[in-house]
Amino acid sequence: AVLGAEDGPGGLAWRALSNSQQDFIKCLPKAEVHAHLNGCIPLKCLQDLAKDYLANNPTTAADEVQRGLAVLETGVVLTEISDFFGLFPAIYAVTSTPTAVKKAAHAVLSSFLSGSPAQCQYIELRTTPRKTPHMTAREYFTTVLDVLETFQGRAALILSIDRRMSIEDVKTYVQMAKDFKQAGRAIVGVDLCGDPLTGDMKEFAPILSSVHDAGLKLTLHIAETPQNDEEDTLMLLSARPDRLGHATFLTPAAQAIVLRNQIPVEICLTSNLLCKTVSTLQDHHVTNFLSHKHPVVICTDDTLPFRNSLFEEYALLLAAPPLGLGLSGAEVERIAHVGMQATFR
Ligand code: 6MZ
Repeated sequence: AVLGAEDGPGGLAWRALSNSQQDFIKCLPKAEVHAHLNGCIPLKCLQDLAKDYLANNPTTAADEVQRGLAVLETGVVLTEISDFFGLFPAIYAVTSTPTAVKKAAHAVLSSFLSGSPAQCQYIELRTTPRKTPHMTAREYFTTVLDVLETFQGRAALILSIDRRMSIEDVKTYVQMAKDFKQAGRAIVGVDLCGDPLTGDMKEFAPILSSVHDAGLKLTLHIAETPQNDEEDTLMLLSARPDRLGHATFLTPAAQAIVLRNQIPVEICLTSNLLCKTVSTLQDHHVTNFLSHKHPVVICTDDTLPFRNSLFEEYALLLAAPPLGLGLSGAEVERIAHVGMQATFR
């Protein structure tokens, strides 16, 4: 599968559905709870931001931005998940001012919440605080919150901690999340994301766990690659997460904890297929969780590189095999309902 192709797995499944099946998915009340802001900027918005950037920065990093944009426009085949993180420097270059962040945040939230019917009724958008030459990390996060709060109760923010951060930064940003929560802003949780093969989770886990004291929830990207060993996974589970992202390669011991504690799992079908952590839809770990009647939430992850939508992710559940999993309408409706119950509101 080609990253950025119009005919991703979800697109093919969507087109295999009848009109009434498509209407059924469109009208189903849904929550999106695993979407990264800078991974979900609509392509048109990114192109506009790149134009502004190149007009103001004709020399600095212009080549890198142009190359990155070209990759995102035409699509690329990832060999492995670590290639994926190389897409972000170009995106970050063009979202480095408060004005650009405001535009990007508004476009992302509109892409999920506008339209009739909208892709979802409610979104928990996540983003990593980031300082640039033009703003502090706090300014970045405040800018996103200001935009998000104009969507009045239909959107909430999750602060992402990147596994590549220094421990000092992890402490600073976890405290920032607590401060915003205390101030009554629309933040509901903290996430751990970033290159799954970086960071020492022994050091991260206690700091992440402390968000509960401030009334925040915790979600963690966990066991996203086969290289994430059991020690890493069990350390993260010790932080008492309220949801998990991916959970693709749980060992039997880790899976037993997840099942026993009924920790909802955020499932990103297209993302896993295109990043090649799962080889076919039929092999996807969602089928294992469903067979245990374990709560899952269907999500998009990064709609910019993956060119997917929440409608298409649900089409992957409903369409007949091999394009989809061939679940019944009643089962798909139940999954959407469980997703609405698993939010951090
Ligand atoms: C882990 C991911 C990810 O935070 O700048 N991100 N982390 N696994 C994934 N699976 C494919 N997809 C995205 O959004 C971009 C950041 O989200 C994380 C990466 O750290 C990326 O830099 P924000 O808004």
